[in-house]
Amino acid sequence: MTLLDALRSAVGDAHVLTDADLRASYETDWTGRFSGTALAVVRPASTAEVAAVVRACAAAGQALVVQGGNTGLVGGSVPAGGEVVLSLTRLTSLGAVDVPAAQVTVDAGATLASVQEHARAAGLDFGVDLAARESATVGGLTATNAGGIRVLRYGSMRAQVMGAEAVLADGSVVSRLGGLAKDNTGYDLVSLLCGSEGTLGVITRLRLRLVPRLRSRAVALLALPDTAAAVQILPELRERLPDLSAAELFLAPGLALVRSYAGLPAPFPVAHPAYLVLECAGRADPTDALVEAVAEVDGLLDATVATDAAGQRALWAYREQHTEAISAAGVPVKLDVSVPVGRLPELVERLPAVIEDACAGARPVLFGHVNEGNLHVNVLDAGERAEDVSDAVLRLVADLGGSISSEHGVGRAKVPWLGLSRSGNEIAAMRAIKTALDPAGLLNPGVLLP
Ligand code: FAD
Ligand code: 2HG
Ligand code: ZN
Repeated sequence: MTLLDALRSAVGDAHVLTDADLRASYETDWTGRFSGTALAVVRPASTAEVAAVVRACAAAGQALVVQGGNTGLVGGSVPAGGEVVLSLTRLTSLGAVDVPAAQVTVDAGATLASVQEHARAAGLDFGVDLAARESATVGGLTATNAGGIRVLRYGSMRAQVMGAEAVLADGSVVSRLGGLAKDNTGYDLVSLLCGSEGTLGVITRLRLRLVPRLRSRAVALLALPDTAAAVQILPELRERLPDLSAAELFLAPGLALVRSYAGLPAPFPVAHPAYLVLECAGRADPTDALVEAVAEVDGLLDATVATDAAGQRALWAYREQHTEAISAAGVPVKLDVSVPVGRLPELVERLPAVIEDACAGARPVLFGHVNEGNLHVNVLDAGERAEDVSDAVLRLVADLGGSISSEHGVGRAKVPWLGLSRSGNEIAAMRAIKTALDPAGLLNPGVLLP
């Protein structure tokens, strides 16, 4: 039996895509920067089918690339050339919400939006949110340890994952879905899968922590003189606003790009250098507390607060439309870095000159999650100098004591720079783990590890 025959017998003929047209959308990443030809795209519908696919590939020595919603921004979900793409998007079941435990077991291919809706229908909510919610899967979110706009309140994806089931590189299944709040019985394999970027196992199901559903929301947009002002006022806002759920930064060039892309009106009568979106969510209406806190903050240039859902969506759009607006303007150099939060203003200040030095005329668009010192550095018009721009930015970040990947992961995009954030001994330890679990290197070769 050939490998393709074995794959067809594992998942059915209709779910092994070999035709170039059918494979195409699985072969290019969301940014358009990374693409490669797949031997085939295989679409299993259960853990048993995933295991059968992995076993067939292992027997043939065939490399695999694991793919969820393909919204990743570092090229980790698409083939480099010749791999089988293992798509999880048919694994979409949602188990009954366990209200007493505030947990739910779901398939890894379920989208973030479907899990959010499912939790909300049971009077609870899910702690991670991000703009790719309609396509990103919970398996992908776990594999990248995704962050998003509510990390300030609930932490990253790792903090939501209570258990997981995964198929390892030899096709064996490990399952830890009991959802025990306390369980100290050795190495935490579930946590190891968080942020493993498809290199250690194929996540097939997840036991997720849920959070209270907070129906009352208030959103404010603050205009500020610079990033330093945003960093300076945040501790006071956190202190005064126990319901604070998000604090998101963007700057004048990003706002101009978003407005022209989405046709949005100006938020204020005049343009300002920097903007901060704040969201509070609570059981009681947080509007008064937010208005009072904003009124007492020093150094604001302007501010507006939205209490109704439409007004809140309108304010969020300025921040959430950045990624799409940037991609509509070209294929960007997409970097996602973090520095100690006190050094964020210095990073924002120094970046334009560093980028201009690496590539004259390149256009930086900077925005991010200010509470975590996480800056999204997108650079348009870098052309042939993309690698030079990445190198210059990531070296500056390392000099400031930061990380070359704050939330998107390493993928294929950041592999050459992993040594700026991880020591040789750490990389050796990671490689030892990889080799122990996937000795033939069949899962996502070329992703994460040099
Ligand atoms: P994919 O893109 O398919 O895969 C991503 C990685 O995970 C790959 O390495 C892949 O091999 C691996 N993988 C996927 N599924 C599995 C699985 N079941 N088992 C093992 N490995 C798997 N990210 C943030 O962190 N914060 C944000 O705020 C944010 N906002 C975004 C906004 C937009 C508009 C877009 C397009 C992306 C955004 N992202 C953000 C990035 C992206 O949505 C996340 O990285 C997300 O976690 C990817 O999920 P996915 O299902 O699309 O995974
Ligand atoms: C966000 O915070 C995402 O909106 C995407 O992490 C960032 O497009 C980007 O660079
Ligand atoms: Zn982000």
